[in-house]
Amino acid sequence: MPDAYRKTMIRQIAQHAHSEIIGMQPEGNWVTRAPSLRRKAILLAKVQDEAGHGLYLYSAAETLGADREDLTARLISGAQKYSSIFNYPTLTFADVGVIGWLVDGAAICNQVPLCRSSYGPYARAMIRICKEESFHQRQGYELLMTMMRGTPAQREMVQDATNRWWWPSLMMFGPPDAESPNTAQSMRWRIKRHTNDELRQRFVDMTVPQAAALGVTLPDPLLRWNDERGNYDFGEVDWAEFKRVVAGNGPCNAQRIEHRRAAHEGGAWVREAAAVHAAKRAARKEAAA
Ligand code: FAQ
Repeated sequence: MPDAYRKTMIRQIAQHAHSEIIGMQPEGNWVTRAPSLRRKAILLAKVQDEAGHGLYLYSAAETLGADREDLTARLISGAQKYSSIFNYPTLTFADVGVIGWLVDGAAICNQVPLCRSSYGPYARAMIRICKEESFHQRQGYELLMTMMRGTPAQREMVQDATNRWWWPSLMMFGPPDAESPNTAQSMRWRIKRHTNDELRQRFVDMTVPQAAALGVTLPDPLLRWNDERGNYDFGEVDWAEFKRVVAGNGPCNAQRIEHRRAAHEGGAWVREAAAVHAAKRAARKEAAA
């Protein structure tokens, strides 16, 4: 395996794993305040699925020689990235629905082609992740449909959450192709099967009819069907904001990393105990053999 391929693969898989783990925080914020037992059970299950996705992905990175402890240290020190989307706050329960609809929707759009990615352990992890994320997307949409059938205040919450999450969701696909340093090589290696702009367009085309069925307006006055192209035209993403958030200066970057650091330190005794237990079992097995 060429060293540059291995490096790129570790970078992408690690960023993806970190995104899943940090991505537990915005929704986790609502676990204790979910409006019913049913909604709480659904939300807990979704957040646990995200932990599972992180674990499959860290395992895939380990097959390339990466060290799990080292990856976590790089996340906490800021040496490795995670998706910009998880640096925005979740202000109301409608955000939980909109994250399912738009954020999981964008994640699926980006990740279904990765099921055919050239690195087998990553591609195979992605198959299961995509199945679970499709379920997450539907639970989000179902929650929003319920709220849209509710009171005017609930409908307003859905519209407000849509306004806040739409543009950050488009940023999830990465910088425009002309400014994406990794796309050309990753396409040649068949790590990526489509460019950032192609997938962003696919997501917009897929989401516009869903917004109409829901009865919300997407916050883009330039959004309209283009008959010639056979796609929706849409406005320019605020790339200055994207760069700010990726550089660590989004609304919640510091809080997310601090929370992850505290959880990692707080869990040190569990890791130590598990390692001692595993060593004891191995010694007992050896003595019995
Ligand atoms: N945020 O040259 P490109 C989820 C970085 S999982 C932060 O275009 P590439 C599930 C990029 O890494 C969401 N950084 O890079 C969930 C690169 O960094 P470098 C995560 C970004 O790799 C749902 C630099 O900018 N998904 O949502 C972002 O070819 C709900 C230049 O960019 C994945 O990771 C960004 N948005 O394409 C969980 C999918 N965009 O070189 C909880 C796998 C770009 O400085 C709740 N990854 N960067 O280290 C990919 O498909 C690709 O890595 C892209 C970026 C498309 C993200």
